[in-house]
Amino acid sequence: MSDKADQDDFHSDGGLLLEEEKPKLKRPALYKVVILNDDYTPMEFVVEILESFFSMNREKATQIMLAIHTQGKAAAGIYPRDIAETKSHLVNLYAKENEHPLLSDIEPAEDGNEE
Ligand code: TYC
Repeated sequence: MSDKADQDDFHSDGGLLLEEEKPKLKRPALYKVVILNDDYTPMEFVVEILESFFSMNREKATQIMLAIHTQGKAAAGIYPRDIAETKSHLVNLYAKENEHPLLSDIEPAEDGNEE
């Protein structure tokens, strides 16, 4: 087998002219799960949500709960859209099941790692 034949085989694409594929591994858009303040949900319940749904330790959960309480809302975590939607939905469902008015929602995160 000649070198030329090898080369021809190597470059053969069965007649289709294939474009070079761009490496297109875009990072997924990120969304914050935002927890909203209300006047009725017990602080302890919010802390427990932050611990169980967002894997925070007690200290961090208390800090975020107080940020929500004093500022009206705060981000509990940042995730790709489908995970953020699911977490927000599960939090709202859990609050409802426990007859608390607590609500969460998702918001697009700023470009970059955090705002
Ligand atoms: N504001 C509530 C209270 O005083 C506490 C609270 C904190 C409620 C955070 C909701 O997401 C929340 N009991």
